[in-house]
Amino acid sequence: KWPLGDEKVWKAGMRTVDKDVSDITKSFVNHVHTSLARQPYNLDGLGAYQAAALSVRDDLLINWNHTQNTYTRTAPKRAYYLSLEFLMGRTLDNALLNLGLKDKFKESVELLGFNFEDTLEKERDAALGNGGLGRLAACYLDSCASQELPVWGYGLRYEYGIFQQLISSEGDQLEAPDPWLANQNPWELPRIDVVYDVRFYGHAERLEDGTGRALWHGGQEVLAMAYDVMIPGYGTQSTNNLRLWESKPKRGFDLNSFNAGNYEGAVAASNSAQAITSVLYPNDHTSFGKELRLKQQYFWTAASLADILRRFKNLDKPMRYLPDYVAIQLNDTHPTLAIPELMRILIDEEDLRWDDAWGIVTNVFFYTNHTVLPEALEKWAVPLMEFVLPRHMQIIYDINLFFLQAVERKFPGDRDRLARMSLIEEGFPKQVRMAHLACIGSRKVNGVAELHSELVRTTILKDFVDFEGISKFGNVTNGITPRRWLDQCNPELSALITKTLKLDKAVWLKDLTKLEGLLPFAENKAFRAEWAAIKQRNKERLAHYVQVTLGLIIRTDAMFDVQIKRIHEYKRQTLNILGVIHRYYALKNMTPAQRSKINRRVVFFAGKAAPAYHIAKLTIRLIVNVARVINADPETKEFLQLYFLPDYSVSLAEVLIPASDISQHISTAGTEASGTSNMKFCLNGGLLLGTVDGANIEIAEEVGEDNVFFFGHLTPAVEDLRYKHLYHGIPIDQQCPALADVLKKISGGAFGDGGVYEPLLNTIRQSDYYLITDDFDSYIAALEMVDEAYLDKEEWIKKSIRTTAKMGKFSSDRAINEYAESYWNIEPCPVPAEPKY
Ligand code: Z57
Repeated sequence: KWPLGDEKVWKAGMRTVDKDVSDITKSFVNHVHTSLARQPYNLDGLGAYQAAALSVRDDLLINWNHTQNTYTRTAPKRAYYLSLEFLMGRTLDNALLNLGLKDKFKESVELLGFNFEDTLEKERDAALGNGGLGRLAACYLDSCASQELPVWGYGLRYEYGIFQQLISSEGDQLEAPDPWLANQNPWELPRIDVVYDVRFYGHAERLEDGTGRALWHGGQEVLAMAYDVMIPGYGTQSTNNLRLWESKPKRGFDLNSFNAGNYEGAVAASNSAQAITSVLYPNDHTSFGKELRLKQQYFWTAASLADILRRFKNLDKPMRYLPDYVAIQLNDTHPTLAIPELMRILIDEEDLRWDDAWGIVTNVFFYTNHTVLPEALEKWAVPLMEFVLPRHMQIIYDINLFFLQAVERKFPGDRDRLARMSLIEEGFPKQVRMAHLACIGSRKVNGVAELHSELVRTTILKDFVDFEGISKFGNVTNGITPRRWLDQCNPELSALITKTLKLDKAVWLKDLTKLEGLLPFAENKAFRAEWAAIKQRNKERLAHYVQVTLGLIIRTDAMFDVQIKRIHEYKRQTLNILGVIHRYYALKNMTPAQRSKINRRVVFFAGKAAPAYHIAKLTIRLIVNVARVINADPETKEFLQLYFLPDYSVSLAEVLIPASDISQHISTAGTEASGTSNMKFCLNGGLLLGTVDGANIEIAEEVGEDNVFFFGHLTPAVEDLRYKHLYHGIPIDQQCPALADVLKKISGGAFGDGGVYEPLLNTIRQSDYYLITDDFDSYIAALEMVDEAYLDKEEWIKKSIRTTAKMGKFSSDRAINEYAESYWNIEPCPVPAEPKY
């Protein structure tokens, strides 16, 4: 039944999605005059971007509304992706692609006197993430909407995203804030009516009435307010939602203390509420144990669960049906507090008995592990948890008691096992092991590539496999969205593929295995020439970008060799820069005649270091200073150039990746869970130089080992090698003379004051945990093989084509379908062409 007024009047007033260039220009001009209150004669590029974005936003909202209405009406089982990070990058170009309006928008923006590409570039990245984990979440949202799956994301609306990276004249990383909302954000919709209270601190009193319930009261209460971000699917009306929470004081500020004259106190309380969502923590792969971070995690999980449960309750079903309507994916252990929080709600507020509540919880949650590095496994100090979340700490102790009793029944008397598996690690202070809690509280657990999932089963969660059975522990190899990571970032290659496959681009972009149709064209000389010409133009596009932004002139008649990712010892940017230095001296020792036969190389690095990670920052400093020396050396600069591009971002990746001939993914075997940029490079016809690690292995399985360059020790050898470094250390000059020479050059001052690099060099000379010494020689040999292969141009292009052709598996559509079918048990919920009410 129509609720308000005359149905015909409502329907006549309904706006539809823009279709023609004239609709678009009309909408654009309207936004210039009304939303922006500006005149055509002084509209600048930023204004043009804003007007375009506001027009597209209107289109997205129509589809968004329609989609949400469909979900409400048909009440399918839904999945929720809880992630503390969503590294979205820019939205306008992606929204236009997914809406199918890109060409018409381009035409209309240009009719109005603006260059389309320049307009897109005015947008700031939404950088609410650190790296791979956050970008994976963004790719997955794109795939969910494109597959018409009823999936929402839940995260935090940080006021400041990942810091901006500046490089000082000495080569040090400096951090500046990222005020990404300063120009207003057209892609979000504030929901002033979607608000929840969230409590911290206070007291939890168990009720002695035999129900197991407790009362939690007192402490601090803050407000969570929702902002909705529209997530359009490619080639479908389905437009999903990413709901981000902002923290606010419950009442402007505390009027009582304000009236009593305590102005500072009143304002401080309000600031402390706002502080919760003010900034993204910039640490990747380290658990910091800070109170504010714990508050972020609880604030976000509590608000998200309250919202999910409110939606479920609208269905009027008993709580025990929750797992039939709701699946919640935990992206790493960051949202693990959702497990005790749901227990708290079910027991304290919904009056369920413990066993019934635990039965529901363990059928709702799913946990993805993204790393086996010990320093990244989250642990929270028990005293901190007791202080901030007293009721949750009680519940965690209760979960642990029942759990360990069950372990004891299965393995009687095995006290070591109980200590290993406990949710609480003994020590000063005791700590809660979040991965253990996430594991026992979930229906299923998965890793992100075959090797990694096997390591999860055999190392960090081995005891849990013994106890719960292997079938709970699976693998979903990561994926990337081919919309952003091929069609948008490499439009020329996309057009060539469409022309060659003789398929509508919407077909192969949604079934990426269709790329296999390119294989026969590797033998076609004319096709190879087109393929190579596109790579060349992408190199020129990158060189142009570097010239405009950094004022540097890069030669494009060289191999482009790229390593772009967070700076971390396990990713071994050190190995790469030591290899560059080795090459530099090899070149210097050659005669001009020898040099002229050498493969020219331009080496690019980009990536941020966590602000407190000194070794990583020193690695940046070394790269920058080596670049300064090499690029200025007249003897060698024709053959070797080196650049550290500051402030790596999604948008910068979109320019770098299509320009790469070879990219480096050279983590110590067993340390990189998957990697996802490896997939992006290969999809764009860049070859891979890497270790036998993470998804590199599966890429090689697909494209064939003769199309990748592998080197280094394998995972099973790593433990023994580390042991040897610790207890039978051989001096580097004996184990690896070539490396010893390079280290001597650095400490001797060839790249500025040698002394500053000592802490970095000592990590290699001392325990060498990441096995630089062990892998150096085979790394140098692999680089030589790359050079040799590149000199055979035609053969190289064939490899490049074959690589792209075999990347179908790595579409995030495939990954998301695995989650939907084998984990969440959800189905597509298509949106009908005409809205229904
Ligand atoms: C992060 O970006 C990843 C793992 C973590 O534990 C944290 Br914290 C942040 C990355 C892995 O290092 C990559 O190998 C993986 O591809 C990515 O997560 C997505 O799964």
